Amino acid sequence: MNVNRHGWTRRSFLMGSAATAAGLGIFGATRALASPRPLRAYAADKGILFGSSISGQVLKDSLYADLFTSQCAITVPEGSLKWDTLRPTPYRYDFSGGDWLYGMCKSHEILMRGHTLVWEGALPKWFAATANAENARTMMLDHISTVVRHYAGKVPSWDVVNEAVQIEDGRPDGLKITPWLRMVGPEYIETAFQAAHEADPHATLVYNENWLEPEGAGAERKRNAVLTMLTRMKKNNVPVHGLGIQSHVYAEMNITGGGFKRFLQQVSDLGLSIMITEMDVREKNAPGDIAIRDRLIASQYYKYLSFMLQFPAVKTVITWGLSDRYTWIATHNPRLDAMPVRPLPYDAELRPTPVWDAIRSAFEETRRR
Ligand code: 9MR
Repeated sequence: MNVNRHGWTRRSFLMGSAATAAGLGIFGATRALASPRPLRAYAADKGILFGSSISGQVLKDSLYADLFTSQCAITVPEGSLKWDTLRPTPYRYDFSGGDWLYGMCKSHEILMRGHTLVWEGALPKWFAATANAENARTMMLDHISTVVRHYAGKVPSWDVVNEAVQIEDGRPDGLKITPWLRMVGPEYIETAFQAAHEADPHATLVYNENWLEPEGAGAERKRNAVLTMLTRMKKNNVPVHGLGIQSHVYAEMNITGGGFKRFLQQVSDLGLSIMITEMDVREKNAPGDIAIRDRLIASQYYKYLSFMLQFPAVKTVITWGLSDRYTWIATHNPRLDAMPVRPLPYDAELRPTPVWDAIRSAFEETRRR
């Protein structure tokens, strides 16, 4: 099967047309298939960077690699820059995976962001037995300094701290009780940003968080805790430059509620940039029928992106994967009926889905940055 530089095949064109004839709704496959331009170009028209996450492993799939390099202007490694990959032992750093990805991205003029320097997830097996209240701060600082210096001038932005707020943990400041919090103290967040800035004064430093969109009291408390933290950091001249909104959302959610809108305005008013860092859309209750599901998922993409792109601070849109062939949702959050999940702009056969058109429409309709 031959794939042209936009990732479309003769076969997929025919199948896409058939799907449209069957009625895929406003985000049918026709426009994607008829378009000679990749999503990165529609985003660039408006001063926006579009891309998707990547791993070295999936790039071995050459058809996928063609699609990825044609569609994306920016990427972020899904695993290569996490502690469990970079730190095989307490004393050794292994940059081979990250360097390989960086080289590949550079040769295709794709920017590579960094994810993530401080997180409780993806810690290596040796961590729990090795880290303690005496050495954890030094270990964190050594990690940040070594990794950020290694990529200084190459990686333009870092998720310095990831998912640090969890209201359910019951602390008044809303911070999640993680090994970092327990061993370094709540100031670990500000310390991490300072260290990253020292290691690369030109990098854009981002606080990355999930589940900020929902309505209701719990989400409102989470937004308030994040906002209070970011406000304090700005006041104290801590070098934080952006908020990453992961955007792992469900098709059934109302993601355009007043609380979330107010929050985005308040974050913008702090002078921070806002990045959509890990977008995908799941559906919980939709029937298996693919046309129905695609319509739901695509219209949620359209709604979400149109809403987010009203804010000029949003200049980066990254999906967590590009094709349903490789998505964490398939393994971490599969459908109960075991039908394949369809959360991304290309399906498992690398055919554009209605999501592709939804993203393009949102880019076409937004103002230029
Ligand atoms: O998609 C990633 C999955 O492959 C990894 O096993 C997992 C643990 O490293 O992390 C997943 O990515 C997460 C990201 O790093 C932070 N936000 C939530 C993402 C999905 O779980």
